[in-house]
Amino acid sequence: MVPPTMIQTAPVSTSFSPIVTKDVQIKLKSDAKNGDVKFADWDNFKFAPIRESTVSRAMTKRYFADLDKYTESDVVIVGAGSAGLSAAYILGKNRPDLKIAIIEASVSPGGGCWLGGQLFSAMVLRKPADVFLNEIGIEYDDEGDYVVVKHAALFMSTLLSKVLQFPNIKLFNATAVEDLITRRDESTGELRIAGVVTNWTLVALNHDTQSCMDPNTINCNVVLSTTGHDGPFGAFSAKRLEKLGKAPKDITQGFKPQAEQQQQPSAASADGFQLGGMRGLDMNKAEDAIVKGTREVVPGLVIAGMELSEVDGSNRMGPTFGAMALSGVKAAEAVLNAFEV
Ligand code: 48N
Repeated sequence: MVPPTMIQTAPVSTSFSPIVTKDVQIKLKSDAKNGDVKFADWDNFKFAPIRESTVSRAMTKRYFADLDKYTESDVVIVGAGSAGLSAAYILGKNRPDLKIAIIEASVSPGGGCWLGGQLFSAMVLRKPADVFLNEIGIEYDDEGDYVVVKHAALFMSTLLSKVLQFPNIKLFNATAVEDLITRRDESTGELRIAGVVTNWTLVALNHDTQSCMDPNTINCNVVLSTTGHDGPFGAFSAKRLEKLGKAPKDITQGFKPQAEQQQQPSAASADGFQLGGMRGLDMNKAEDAIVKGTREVVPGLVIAGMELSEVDGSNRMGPTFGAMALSGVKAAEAVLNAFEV
């Protein structure tokens, strides 16, 4: 076993065959036909040589540099679904100076937005959400009061590619938020959210199989939670709030769904914070309620997208995504207004 200090940092010389001819021309377009299509001289093709440890170092030094950089973030977005990524896009566009970490439990970001509804491909957005599609440059069929993107994956892959290109945004996928970091103002009793507690998702899902597998942390100024309404961690922060000590009484301030939508909140927890619980499907009520209700629910914590339906007891909207995009826009506004300079 080579003691750590002796691990060679310089690249180890390799006894590979002579330097490969890296000048094998690879074309990506050909006008040839009838069996004459040929993009390269594959018989002489060979990649440049590499050592496995070089690949490992290329990945790990970047990942751990990012972990170090984003352990103090300005904004943390929990959940890379349509609402969280729409908010990330608006934040990245408006505030290139802010460090924004997106924590996504799945290996594949995108949440429920890779398909329209019941696994159909096309995706419906009611106007005026077409303004967001125009912004990120996605074509759609204009059907009057609504538009249709030919495949939800076209929307999600385009949005993802735009968000990931912002130099001040880092996506940590396959990583779950397991808890919230809280600060309590001892004089006012006000609870402020000051960051998130994270762990590899596979660890978070296996806490019952091992002794304590402690988490990591990210401190930040504002958390935006967009963890959706289903899945292994659905409505994560909303449910966590129900368990936190002494949620502030003003937690019920802000938009409340129309009176008839209000349902008796779930049994009040000891500290008085009550979840509304998502209600039955009503597209017209749901989409307005989610966009209008997107807000800072607890100081330092903005909730948007379908997770908000669990907080406010608003309806679900089913297979229409305009509210997700515009809730993300409103969430970016709420995050910037909640930002404590
Ligand atoms: O797509 P979702 O689930 O959430 P939203 O709110 O962005 O979009 C919801 C939308 O897809 C609908 O549900 C549609 C409109 N249907 C409505 C209806 O009536 O049925 O994305 C949430 C993301 C997912 O990718 C999860 O993996 C992730 O959040 N997530 C987490 N990531 C990190 N840590 C967690 N604790 C966590 N919990 C969920």
